[in-house]
Amino acid sequence: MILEDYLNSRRQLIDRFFEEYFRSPLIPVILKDSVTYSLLAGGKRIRPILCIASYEACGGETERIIPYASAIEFIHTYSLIHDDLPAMDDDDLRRGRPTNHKVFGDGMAILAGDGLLTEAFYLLSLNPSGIDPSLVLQAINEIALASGIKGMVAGQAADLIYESQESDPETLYFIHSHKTASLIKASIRAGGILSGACYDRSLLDSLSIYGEKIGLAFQIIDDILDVEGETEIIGKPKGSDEKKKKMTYPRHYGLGRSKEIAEELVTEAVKALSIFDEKADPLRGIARFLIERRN
Ligand code: GRG
Repeated sequence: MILEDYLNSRRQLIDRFFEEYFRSPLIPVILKDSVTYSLLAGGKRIRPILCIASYEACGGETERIIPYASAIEFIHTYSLIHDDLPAMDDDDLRRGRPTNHKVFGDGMAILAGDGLLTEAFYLLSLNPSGIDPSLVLQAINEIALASGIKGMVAGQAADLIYESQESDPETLYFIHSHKTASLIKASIRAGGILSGACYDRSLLDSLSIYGEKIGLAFQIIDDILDVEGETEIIGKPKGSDEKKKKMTYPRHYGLGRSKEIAEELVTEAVKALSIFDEKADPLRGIARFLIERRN
């Protein structure tokens, strides 16, 4: 398997789904423009791809999972739009273009985010591929928990509250594991659950460990890219964490140790997949890709 081909093919399936989904004439034009401006602006699609890869690792057929995986990207895109608002991180650049509120105004950006979040759960509950409803309900439950006030929103709140404060390892871990790792882990677990693998607890437990580890590594690499990356490549302003005195791994542990921690996490993540056969090779490859990524 060539990972680049795998990532491209799954990204294409997701992007095709989005184009089809937003053909609906029912959405007011400006709102649709605002939603699709951010959603179709590129992005690595790593959360939906992880959901697809874990579904496939558990024996599922790719096409069936695409709508559910795409709904997770709706949630991620909402979080980026709101994260960039003046009341949050106040950023001007995202995915290499002006942020949503810079183009459509704060009100429309808030609504685009709200709309995407709500639509995600509408789409999941539609159960487009006719998966066993009890599995869909369990996946919705996990995705909601991971995105909400005990998950991503809690991490974002802590990220705001602890800006400019002296960093400590517990708070730093709380922020990263909630703000970022929580939705990444839920994407992976959702793939396993929707495949029916939840009836085999050891498979789902392995996916959970894998998700926790790569989720944390992903945010550590994000912190490192904010220091070492190039604005044109990362698609958002370099150095913004330092400017806002965010609690980050490089600030607390230094760049060298942060890279080691990320590397260790990826090794542990891949080890957690040892009970899976070669169908989990994309998950193994993605773990390495995340650590080597430049954007
Ligand atoms: C509830 C008002 C309100 C706001 C919520 C929860 C939230 C705002 C924001 C989530 C926090 C957040 C944006 C975390 C950062 C996670 C992260 C590393 C984002 C970048 O993800 P990539 O690299 O981006 O996957 P692409 O563009 O590739 O999709």
